[in-house]
Amino acid sequence: MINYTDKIPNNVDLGRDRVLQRALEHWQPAYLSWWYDMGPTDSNAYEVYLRTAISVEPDGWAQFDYVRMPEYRWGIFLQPRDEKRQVNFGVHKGQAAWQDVPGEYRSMLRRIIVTQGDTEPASVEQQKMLGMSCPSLYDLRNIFQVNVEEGRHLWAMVYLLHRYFGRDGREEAEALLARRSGDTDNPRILGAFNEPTPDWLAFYMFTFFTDRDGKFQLCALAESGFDPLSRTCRFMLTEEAHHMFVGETGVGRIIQRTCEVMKEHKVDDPVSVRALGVIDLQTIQRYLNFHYSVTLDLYGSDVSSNAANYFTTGLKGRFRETKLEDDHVLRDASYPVYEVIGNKIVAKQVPALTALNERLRDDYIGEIEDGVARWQRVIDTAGIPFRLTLPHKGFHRAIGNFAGHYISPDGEVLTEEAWKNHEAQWLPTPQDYAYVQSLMSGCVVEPGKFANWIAPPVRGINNQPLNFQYVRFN
Ligand code: BYC
Repeated sequence: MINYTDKIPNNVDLGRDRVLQRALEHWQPAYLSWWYDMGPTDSNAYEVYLRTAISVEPDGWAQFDYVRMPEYRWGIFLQPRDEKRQVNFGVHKGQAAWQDVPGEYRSMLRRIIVTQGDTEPASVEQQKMLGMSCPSLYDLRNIFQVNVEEGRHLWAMVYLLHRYFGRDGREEAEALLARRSGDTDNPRILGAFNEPTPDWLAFYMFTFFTDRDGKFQLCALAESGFDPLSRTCRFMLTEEAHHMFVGETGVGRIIQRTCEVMKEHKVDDPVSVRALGVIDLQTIQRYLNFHYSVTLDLYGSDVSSNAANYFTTGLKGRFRETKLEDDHVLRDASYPVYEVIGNKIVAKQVPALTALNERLRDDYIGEIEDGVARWQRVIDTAGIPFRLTLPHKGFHRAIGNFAGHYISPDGEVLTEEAWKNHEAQWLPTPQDYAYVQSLMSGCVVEPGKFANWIAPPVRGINNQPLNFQYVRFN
């Protein structure tokens, strides 16, 4: 169970280590001041029907109640330790999992934890303004739930930094509160976390596509030989699942509403669809193209010596590492990556160790394809002849082998000029953003009401009805 009487709720027996406890209690007000500054705008007095972790056991860790977000009990929760756990891959395979940081891997590990930690506050910053234009109380509550949990994920990484990395760890923890998404002088570390999330369609796309990168990266880190990182990530993953649910159902409900209106009014061209106050499927496809491609970049270069080192040293594994049937060392294995040669995309076998970013990206793409197929079913069920497609993985890439090339969504290698001529068909235009935002100019706050551009969900939160007061404004 988690001890909620402590100033910092935790299940790591924080009270036993006074120095660590004091260091974290010192960081806590800085965190809160960041929340007041960069958390959801004007929301501090709202009472939100939030889920809070009460135990890390799989059954019944969640408790629902009204909470003012600055009073949310952010804390430190690790999955229980398995005494028999081993390092399951790389050159240390078979050793007992490390309870302390191996000295020679300290800086590599710190860098992974900092990169992971940096994404969490970044996403809260990106979503800061969205509460001002919510489509319903249900959706408002969901974005706030996502935001407080991202805040908790930051706590998770900050705990590791403070507990295992001494002074540099404390400095990194402060820097995590100093960088800002999109800031020119002190931006967040990874590209996608500096992109704006200007509207709710972008938010749902982000939680579907980018939070799922979170899932795959956390799964790879949950395999880590450094046991505290593994145990932290395992608990974070239980929270991540809800974020992806919010994204998938959010986009699905927007598609559903558009299809209903198209059918009811027998229209299919985007201008007529927009005239009815819903988001045309072509715009949804362009948003999809954008969020998918910037998220693919988050996996890093196709061929990466960093990724090889992370694996060989036992710090970061593959997706479901222990379920894979091979030597878990990858001494002789190879893996295909793609390169642009002339005007062709060609496959090339490279040592599998160096292609681990690409492999994780491919695992991710498989899951994305399933989700997009579920959205397609909504369109098919409505009998509308429109196909949502995932663009080629080389489309609109800024990191890796495709960076600097102009690849069409179909995977054709184009000249810069030819690509730019089509850009407005493939990626959201300023007009698209302006239109989507014009639909979201105010908040829908009457219980049970939903904005015209989105269908209600199938069910409420925690078996509550759809017209439940998910947020109380004070
Ligand atoms: N943008 O060998 P390379 C989440 C840098 S999301 C900017 O290709 P590596 C969440 C790279 O740092 C999950 N820079 O990459 C979701 C390196 O820099 P240096 C977050 C980039 O190291 C939603 C250089 O390029 N967790 O949790 O193999 C809401 C060449 O590096 C980018 C993690 O990412 C980029 N996209 O792999 C909330 C896990 N990509 O050395 C939360 C931890 C690469 O030249 N991170 N670079 O200065 C990692 O495992 C690795 O850092 C990466 C990159 C997979 C990200």
